[in-house]
Amino acid sequence: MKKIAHNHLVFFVIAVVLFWIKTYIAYQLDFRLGTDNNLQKFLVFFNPLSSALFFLGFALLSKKYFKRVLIGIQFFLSFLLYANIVYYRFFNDFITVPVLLQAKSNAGGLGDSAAGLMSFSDIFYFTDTILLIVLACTFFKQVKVKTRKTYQIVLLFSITVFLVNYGLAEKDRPNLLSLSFDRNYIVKYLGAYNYTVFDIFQYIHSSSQRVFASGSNLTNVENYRKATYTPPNPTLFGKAKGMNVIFVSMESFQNFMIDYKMPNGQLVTPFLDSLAHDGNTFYFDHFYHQTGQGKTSDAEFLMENSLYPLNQGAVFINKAQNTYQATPAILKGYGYNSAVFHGNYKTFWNRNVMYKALGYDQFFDASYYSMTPQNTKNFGMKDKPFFAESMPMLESLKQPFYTKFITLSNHFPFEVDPGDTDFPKGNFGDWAVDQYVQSANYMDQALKQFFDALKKDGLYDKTVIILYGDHYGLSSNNYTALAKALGVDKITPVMDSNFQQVPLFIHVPGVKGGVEHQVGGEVDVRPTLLHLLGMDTKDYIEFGSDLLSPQHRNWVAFRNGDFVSTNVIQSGDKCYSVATGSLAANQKACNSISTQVKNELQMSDMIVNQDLLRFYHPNGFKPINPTDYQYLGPTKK
Ligand code: GP9
Ligand code: MN
Repeated sequence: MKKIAHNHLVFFVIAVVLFWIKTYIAYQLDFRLGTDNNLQKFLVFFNPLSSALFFLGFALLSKKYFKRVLIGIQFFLSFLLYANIVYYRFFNDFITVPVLLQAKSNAGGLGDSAAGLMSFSDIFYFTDTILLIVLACTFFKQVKVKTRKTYQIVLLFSITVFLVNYGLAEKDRPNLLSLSFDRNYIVKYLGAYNYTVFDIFQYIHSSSQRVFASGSNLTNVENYRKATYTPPNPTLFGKAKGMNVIFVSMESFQNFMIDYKMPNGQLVTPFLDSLAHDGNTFYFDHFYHQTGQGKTSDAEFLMENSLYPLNQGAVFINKAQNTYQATPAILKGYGYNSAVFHGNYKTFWNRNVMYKALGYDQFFDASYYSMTPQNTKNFGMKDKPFFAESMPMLESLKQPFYTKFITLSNHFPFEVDPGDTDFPKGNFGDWAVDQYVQSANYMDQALKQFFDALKKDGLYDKTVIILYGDHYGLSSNNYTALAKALGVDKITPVMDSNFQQVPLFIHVPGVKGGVEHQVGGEVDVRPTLLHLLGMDTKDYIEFGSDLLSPQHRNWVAFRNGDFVSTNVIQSGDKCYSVATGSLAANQKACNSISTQVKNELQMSDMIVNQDLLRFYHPNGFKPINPTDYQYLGPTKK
């Protein structure tokens, strides 16, 4: 017994085993890694081992402070795991280096909501640390490391374990690391800690790419662009020539809300429902968000550049110094004046820097609004006072204008103050779903009020209005309640893809609209709009395809490499048939679109990571110099 109490290897093995089991339990309880064969199940069990040995092994280098260093490393890794758990509960994703860096600039996106995602029982994730401390002070009080030999053996052993793990992972999923679109896979195959190491390498690699890039890297992209360009619809081209443009970003607003009725028959969003069916508005009911970790800002990036956001972090934060050829900059050449309205402070998502690169003339941020306790909630202005206070500023703009309004009220945790809407909360057995219907209704009322104001001041008749849901609000965490709300037994993988649908409305004065069923995404909006305004996009480098063109392409790429098309849906490793809603009989049916999707995402990443648009000069486009712009805030009276 005494021998054991003196043996550092026993203490080390206890630490490794506890940590290993804890991580495995976390995988089961908090992450949805989706295993579908025995090898994957085995790897999920096996993968924490190599990192447990490797990282905890460092403690064996310290003879005197072995126990302290071991517990320190163990605590640090537990903390990392727990941070990922909390992040995953909301984002269904793992933390990346850029997310950590952006947390500093107040844009991690979790902020105050984080507390709501933690619970007392989470103490479980630190019980092994506590147990180790107790053991270190009692039974193993005398433990010391005498020689560094154990370290060398453990290191060798951890490398061997890792190589076995990696070999088996590659067997099941070839090119796991080189095709790293989906972080879930890396955690599933290699583990949460090895994932972090990989993520750090990936970040360093992407940051260094700009330096070595040259214009010749664009040749492939230009050829691809020429081959895939979607020509405009001749009957609609230029129908909105010279008109103003208003975009409205509808926070976390998903398409299933359109025409959704509460159990008592009440519509949640009667105003938007009426737009969908008025015959004068295009309503796209198979339109998808394509955002990544940059959430609202990724949607903005897609809409105005027709490029994809990054796989890791937000373009707005990491690539704001790049050259862009965004819509506000293009329209400047046609005499347009541009502005953004948003009831949050300008540094959030680094907007004040990025908007300069996009060519925005003005940015009406929180400093322009009366941010009283009554007017604000969560991130900033509530939608009703936001639109009301924006009207005089909008009316003061020189026309034609190109503007964007970013709403906030329907943001997680979807709280509405008493008295702001008479619409009751739902009763679906999940507070987020229950509150979501209420805050969606509040936003709908605010939008109606905005439209009424535009009609009253005459802007409505000379303005193209585009409304879009920026990304999902409810996710697989809420699927039990959502299934109940939708009256189905469970949410299938195909329904899960459908939950990535967000509504898109385009209203063009004098043009008949209607419900449009073609599959499309946020990347497609820019060519659609520019063609309506009578500007051909063929000279620009972009990946979208005009939604109103008869030649519109039939698929939409998600940031993780999955896609939806008119016939088949790729979700994870599986190919589904749209017609049957279940697995496609021929699993290869997704291959050809899948190759195009990956190719396109890779090209877009190359443009953004290498800042390639600095080498590209579209005909008639005047480059933007960000230092020409300043957003100084309202002039003091
Ligand atoms: C905050 C708003 C909401 O300014 O963009 O951010 P989100 O968390 O949805 O990206
Ligand atoms: Mn958002």
